[in-house]
Amino acid sequence: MTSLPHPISAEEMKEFKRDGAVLLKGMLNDHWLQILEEGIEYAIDTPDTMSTGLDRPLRIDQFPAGRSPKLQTILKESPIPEIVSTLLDAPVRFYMDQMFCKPAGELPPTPWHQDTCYYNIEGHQLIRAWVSIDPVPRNISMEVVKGSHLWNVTYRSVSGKPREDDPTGAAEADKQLEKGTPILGVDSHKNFSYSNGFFDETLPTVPDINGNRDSFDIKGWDYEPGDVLLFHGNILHGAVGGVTLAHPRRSYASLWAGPDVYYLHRRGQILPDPVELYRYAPETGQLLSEFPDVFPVLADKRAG
Ligand SMILES: O=C(O)CCC(=O)C(=O)O
Repeated sequence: MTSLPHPISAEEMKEFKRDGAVLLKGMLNDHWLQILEEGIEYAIDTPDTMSTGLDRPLRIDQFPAGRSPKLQTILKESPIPEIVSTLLDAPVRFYMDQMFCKPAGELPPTPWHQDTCYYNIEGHQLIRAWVSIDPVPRNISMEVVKGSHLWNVTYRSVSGKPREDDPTGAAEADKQLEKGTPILGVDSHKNFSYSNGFFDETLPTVPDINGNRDSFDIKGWDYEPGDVLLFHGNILHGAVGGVTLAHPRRSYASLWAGPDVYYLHRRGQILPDPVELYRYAPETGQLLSEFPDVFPVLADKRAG
C-alpha cells in the first residue's frame, strides 16, 4: 500500500534512469503545499549564518529544515521520501536541504553546475527532490542536460576561491585533507559563504552550455506547485535568468541518499558537512549507513 497520491509509472522510472531527471506531476496536495509554504516563509523570515544573498536577488539557505519545523515535517512526513525510495527501489536517508528564493522581477540565472562536487559525499544513488510553491514556467525552469549523470565526470564547482588567492588558507586546507579531516570544519556553519572553500582546479570546468545550447540535449519543464522534480546528484543542471516574473520563485530542494552513498573528503568542498556528522570524524569510504543516527532511513519502498 502506497501513500503516494498516484503511483509512479514504469515509464517515469525509465525516464529517470535514462535522462537522470523526471518531473512527477501532482504529487503534493494542498495540505502539503500549505506546510511547504509556511516552512519556506518561516525560513525566509529567520535567516541564519547559513543564509546567503540576503541583499541580492538570489537568496540561498543551507540546511533550512534545521530551524524550520514545517520543513522538517515535509522531510519526514510528506510523500517526498517515499517518492525517492520508490524511484531508487531502495531505502533512503536524508542528507541535506537548501532553499532558493528569487524575488519577483528580473530573475537571476542559476549557473549550470553539478551538485555532488560541492559536498563530501559520492555515490550513484543520490537524488535531489526539487519543489516550488510558485509556478515555474518552462522559460525559467530548472533545466538538465539529459543523460549527463552517466558521463562519469566530476566538474569543478562554480563557487569557491582559487588556491592562489589565499595561499595560506590553501596550505591549511591541504594539511586538513592529508590528516583526513574536512576542509570546512564545524565552525564554517557559523559564517557560511560560497567562497569559504577552494574549488578543485584539477577538475574540468563545466562546459559553456548556454553558449552552445544546440550542442546539448537540454530538458526543462512547465512546473506547477504540487509537482516534484527529481534529478540525479551528478546531473548538469541550471536555470535561465534575465526573464521578468510577476511573482517570486521560492524553491526547496532536498538531497537523498540510497545505500551506495559514501563519505569522501573532497579537495573542492564548498558546503560543510551536516553539523551532527562532525563528532564522528568520518573517513573517506564510510557509507552513510554507518551513521544511522545522523542519517536515519526515512522511507523504504522496495518493491520486493
Ligand atoms: O532553484 C534553483 O534555481 C537552483 C536549484 C539547484 O541548483 C539545486 O537544487 O541543486
